[in-house]
Formats: sequence, structure tokens, C-alpha cells
Amino acid sequence: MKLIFATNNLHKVEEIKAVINDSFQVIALKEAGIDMDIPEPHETLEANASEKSRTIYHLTKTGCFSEDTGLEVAALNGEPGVKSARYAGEGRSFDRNIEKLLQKLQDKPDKSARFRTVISLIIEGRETLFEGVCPGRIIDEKRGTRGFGYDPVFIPDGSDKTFGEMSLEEKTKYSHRTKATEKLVAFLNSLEPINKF
Ligand code: ITT
Repeated sequence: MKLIFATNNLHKVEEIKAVINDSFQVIALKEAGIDMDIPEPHETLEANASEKSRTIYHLTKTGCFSEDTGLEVAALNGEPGVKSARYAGEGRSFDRNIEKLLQKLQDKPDKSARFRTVISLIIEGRETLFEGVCPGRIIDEKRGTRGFGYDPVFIPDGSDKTFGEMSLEEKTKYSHRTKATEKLVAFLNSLEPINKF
């Protein structure tokens, strides 16, 4: 089955392909010849994920999925959450987002946080959502240069390394994105054969 992944974030593509392997053919927007930055105007990850997959489904009428991910920090009442990409402003700078986060958390003893991913899949006009959560904590300064976004300051429960210090394979073991993608794959595998091709 061929599925368009409605994203422009190549890190996400790499991480999701590592979980999906060769079971399904996943094509990012660029590979599908679509040059579009889909707006994410909503207040929830679910609504933004739906917006992205619905936009591409209506355009292509091809099976597609998208995902929206947020870092939810307990001491900040779930911030940056749905605003994770633009936390420090429209520039979408990973470094400035991290700086703002660390500054806001400076005096807070509770550093617990979680990444939450919501995938929206649309096949033959029917939408299904899948969620993946990775609990962990934020550290006071950046460690590691791998991954993207908030990875250098996030340590998942069960590890002493940040995502920024992990290889793709290691991050995949813990990641919110892996958990949501595994649910997506299980769902796709459960579809009647007639829907698969
Ligand atoms: P799309 O094209 O898929 O929308 P995006 O980069 O805009 O790509 P999001 O709207 O989901 O993606 O942005 C969420 C932000 O949260 C992203 O820019 C990162 O800063 C951060 N983020 C998401 N997943 C992450 C991960 O696995 N590790 C670290 N930070 C992550």
C-alpha cells in the first residue's frame, strides 16, 4: 500500500520509516510533488493532525496520514504542547525554543515532561487517530546533537541519555512516535485486503 505522509519534517519521516520498515510504502510531501506548508491553527494536537491529513486527502484522494507532536511539561501546565514548534516565535528555531523552555523551568523543582504524538490516518475518506506517549524529564542544559527539536534536553524514563545523545535506533526504542506508529501499522495490517491495494 502507498501512503502519503503529510509532513515537511524529514526527521519525522526518517523516524517513522524506521518503524514501518518495508511493510508499507511511505512518501513524504516533497516526494509526492506537493510543496505546501499546511497551517496548524488549532488548539489540540488531534485537530492539527486532522487538518494536515484532511488537506492532503482532499487534494490527492490518496491514502495519507499526518502527525502532530507536542512536548507537555507538567510544571508549565502542559506547555509548550501544541505550540511546541513556535514556542519562542514564528521563526521556529529549535535553539530559541529550548532556551525559552529552560528559562521557564529554571525555578521549578518538577522537571517531568512527556512527548505526545497524534497520528491522523485517512483511507477511503475514513479517519482514524492513534496516540503515542513517551514520559521523561527535562534537564538543565543541552546534551547531544542528534535528533531534532527538544531532543537535547529530554531524557525518556528508563534511560540516562537524552534523545539528542541517542542513535536513531535507540530513540526508536523509547519514542512517542514509535508507539503511535506501531498502532498505525497494526491497524493497517488489520484492514481487509480489498482496502490495502
Ligand atoms: P509537520 O510538517 O509534520 O507539521 P513540524 O516540524 O511542523 O512538521 P509539529 O507541528 O508536530 O511538526 O511540531 C512539533 C515541534 O515539536 C517540532 O518542531 C519540534 O520542535 C518538536 N518535536 C516534535 N517531535 C519531536 C521529537 O521527537 N523530539 C524533539 N522535539 C520534537
